[in-house]
Amino acid sequence: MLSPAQRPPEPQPEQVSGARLVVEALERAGAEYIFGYPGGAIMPVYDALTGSSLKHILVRHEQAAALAADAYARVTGKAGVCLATSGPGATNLITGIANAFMDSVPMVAITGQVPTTLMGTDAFQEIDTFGLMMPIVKHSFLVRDPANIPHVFAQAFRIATSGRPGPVLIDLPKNVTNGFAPRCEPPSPQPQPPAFDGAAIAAADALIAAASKPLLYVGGGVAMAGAEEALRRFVARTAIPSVATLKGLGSIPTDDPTFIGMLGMHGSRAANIAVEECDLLICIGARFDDRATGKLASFAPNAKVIHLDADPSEIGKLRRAEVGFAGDIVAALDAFEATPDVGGWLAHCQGRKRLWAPRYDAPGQGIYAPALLKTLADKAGDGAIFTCDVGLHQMWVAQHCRFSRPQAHLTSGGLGTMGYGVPAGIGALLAEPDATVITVSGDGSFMMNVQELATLRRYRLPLKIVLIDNSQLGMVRQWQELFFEENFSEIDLSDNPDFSEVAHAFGIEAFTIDHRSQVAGAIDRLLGTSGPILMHVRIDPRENVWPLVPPNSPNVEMLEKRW
Ligand SMILES: Cc1ncc(C[n+]2csc(CCOP(=O)(O)OP(=O)(O)O)c2C)c(N)n1
Repeated sequence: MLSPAQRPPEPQPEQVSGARLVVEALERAGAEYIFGYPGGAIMPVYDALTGSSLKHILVRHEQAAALAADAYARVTGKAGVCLATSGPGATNLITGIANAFMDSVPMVAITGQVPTTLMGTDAFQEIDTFGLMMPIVKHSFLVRDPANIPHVFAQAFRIATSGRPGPVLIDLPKNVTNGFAPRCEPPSPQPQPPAFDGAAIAAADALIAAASKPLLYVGGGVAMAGAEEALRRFVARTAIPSVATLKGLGSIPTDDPTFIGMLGMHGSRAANIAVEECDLLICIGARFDDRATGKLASFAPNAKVIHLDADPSEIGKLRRAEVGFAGDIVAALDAFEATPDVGGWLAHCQGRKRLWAPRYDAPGQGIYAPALLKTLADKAGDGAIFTCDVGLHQMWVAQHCRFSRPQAHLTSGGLGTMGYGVPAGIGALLAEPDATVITVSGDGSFMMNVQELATLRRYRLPLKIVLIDNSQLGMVRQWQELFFEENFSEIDLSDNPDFSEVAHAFGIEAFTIDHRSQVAGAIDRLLGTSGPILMHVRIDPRENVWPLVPPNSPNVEMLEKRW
């Protein structure tokens, strides 16, 4: 046996740059697209990207990188990846990261940072990204040693996608990406056995069996957990009627006979009344958000609650649950066995849905946006994906379009981010290149990320944009009309540019309509065009969204105007 001194030297593992390790870690994590924008502190990573299998999408504003990554993640279920430089690049990502945080979307956000030796000196483009992002990420890493990169990236993807999904930040100082370390492959994590509580299942089953008016309250967590098939199996077994939040739309197809509608501030009367009347509320992947519950004390006043969620901290946070499950929603739904007799209750809810169905025969010759959107959704068919901005148009889409899967409706629910629509359309088209992807935007929202028309053009992404133009910040105007005594303060956008001309300037086909008789032909043109296209729709500036529950009111106190 040789003594240590006599042994030949161990072969040195191959040293590669930190930037190279970043690219390899992303490839290993299965990332396909990266949405980003280069700059000084992240340049080593951009250098290493050349020749990799990763496809980088150069957006025109970092906010759009994060929002496109968010939509890509919602459609694929994989973590979206965005990349920016330090300082202003990082701060421009913040809105998109916060958006993903609020809607529990898996994301890995990578930022450049000044070298560790300069950190804390107010160096050029230095900002405390780690500190700034702290409240809006699930976890953050500041990497100080290139050798840690493989492990950090593996952990980041695992954290972003497991449990309650969310964004994870990786801040990369420039000397770390420029530094060298050996290659290493982190061990793949052992899958966690699903948390499953047999006693809670039995207790929930007993509540379901005893209920005469049970109701499912479906949130965005169902889709995030990939639980829509399990939910549909449960509904097929029990015929329990359901209502959905804005983000829960599509988990049960909106055309399903057991689906009663969206609940909440702009929900349907039938859905809000069903919540009022139910004796058991089975909340799945929802968080009792105030936009859904209205005045919380009056929400589902007669109901016991069963709450299923991936995140234990949601159970009992705002509403006490008789039975709560934190963990595997699919396993829990499949374990329920009770089949209560709900025929009469379901028929009652369906009757209400018919009675209060929206009408589309608005008087006049101007374009009635709800009617246009309903026709559009019917013609586009089940495979279409809608992305929205924020405002009246967003609520009209939720109310009047049909969704047969949750990925078909991408909206900024928790944060309410104007400017989400077009970047989300980009992310959705890259996730499902064969889908018909339609962005519905407002004239205020559209301007917030209008520069992304250039991205559409560059990558020839056939996004179909429907711009509902009321020359106003419509949703703010409606609130001023109803709750601020018609003091219309700073909502006038009548000096908007000519949107068709704007699109043309970006090299994108566009046209304008303003009369009801043009709608059918315009939709056919929109859907029949193979490249990106903008349909600019002028509507009456006074059109509001109904119903509306005034803030802090119970959901049954809906305001509504009918003709
Ligand atoms: C970034 C951002 N700024 C401000 C708001 C507040 N806000 C909510 S809706 C709205 C008006 C939206 O106007 P527009 O996009 O034209 O849509 P409309 O309501 O007219 O359909 C505003 C300003 C917001 N949600 N997001």
